[in-house]
Amino acid sequence: MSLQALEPRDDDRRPPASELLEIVQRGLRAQPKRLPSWLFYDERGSELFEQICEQPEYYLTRAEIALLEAHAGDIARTLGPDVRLVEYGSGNAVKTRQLLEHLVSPVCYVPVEIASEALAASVQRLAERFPALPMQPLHADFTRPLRLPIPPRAPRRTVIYFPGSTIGNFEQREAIQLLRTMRDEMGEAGGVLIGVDLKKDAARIESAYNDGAGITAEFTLNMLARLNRELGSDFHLDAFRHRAHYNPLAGRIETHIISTREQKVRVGRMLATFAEDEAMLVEYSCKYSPEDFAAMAHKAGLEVAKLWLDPEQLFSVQYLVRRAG
Ligand code: AVI
Repeated sequence: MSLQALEPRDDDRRPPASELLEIVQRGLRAQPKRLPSWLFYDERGSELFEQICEQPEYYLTRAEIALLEAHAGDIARTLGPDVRLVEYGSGNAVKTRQLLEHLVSPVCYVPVEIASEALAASVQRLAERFPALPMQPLHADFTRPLRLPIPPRAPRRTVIYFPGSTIGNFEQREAIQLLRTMRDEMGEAGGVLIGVDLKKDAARIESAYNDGAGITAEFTLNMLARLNRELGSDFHLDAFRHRAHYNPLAGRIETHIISTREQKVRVGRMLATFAEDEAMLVEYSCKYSPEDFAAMAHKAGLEVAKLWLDPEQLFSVQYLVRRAG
């Protein structure tokens, strides 16, 4: 395959500095303060996230890989031959490889990713393993409507692959909206193959977001380092700390950045004031029971055609299709 074929198509976005400044200032003005979790993923943040996935406490990645080891054959049979596989996020190459190894005559692989370096790296890795598979990387924000590249031949169905339980980082309303966008994108005969972390013992979930080596804490605070670099703000990283707490009623990890003292931070022309112990929300990681998730899919016009669990029953992969009627 020529390198040119691997060049990502650019579908714009990655907010310009002025837009980023506005988003951050708006979040700092909100009561309580709140910043969006996609701000985690600069180059360093993406590296730290990969390290999180290897921490003994972070069971999600290992469970999803174990699930694919056990069920990839059955998943591939369910999807059928001649699939166009569209992955939201360029993700973890191991999972995609496990799936592609089992698919029968896939038409093409379309990773959709906003971080261009991550997109290029994952495509390069997969192209080495699957030299005959057409790759059509798309540099875009998958939460917005996409312009998918024209496939090299007619697929029998388009399957949107969304592993990792990234759907958990969206609040209910946004998650339903995203599932609806997927439904539009996949067409009549298509489907959504999605990784969903399950509700379980609160201590087990909480420890996944509070690893002993402190990698998750570093990942969280890296958001402030990113803002200092890209916006020239003056967050003192040693005056903030990471806190991740499981809220059992809402069924989600709530990650906050806590100000350890009273302080002022300059962000552009704005001077943001933090009280001692003030918490700024930076991420939700929602956990679902199979029933919760089926109800949410239903609201998006989808239904669960099949559900697989890992051997320890910690994590699920679900295949969603258009809801009849
Ligand atoms: C990407 N996403 C599914 C991760 C999660 O588990 O919510 C992000 C993460 N945040 C802290 N640790 C991992």
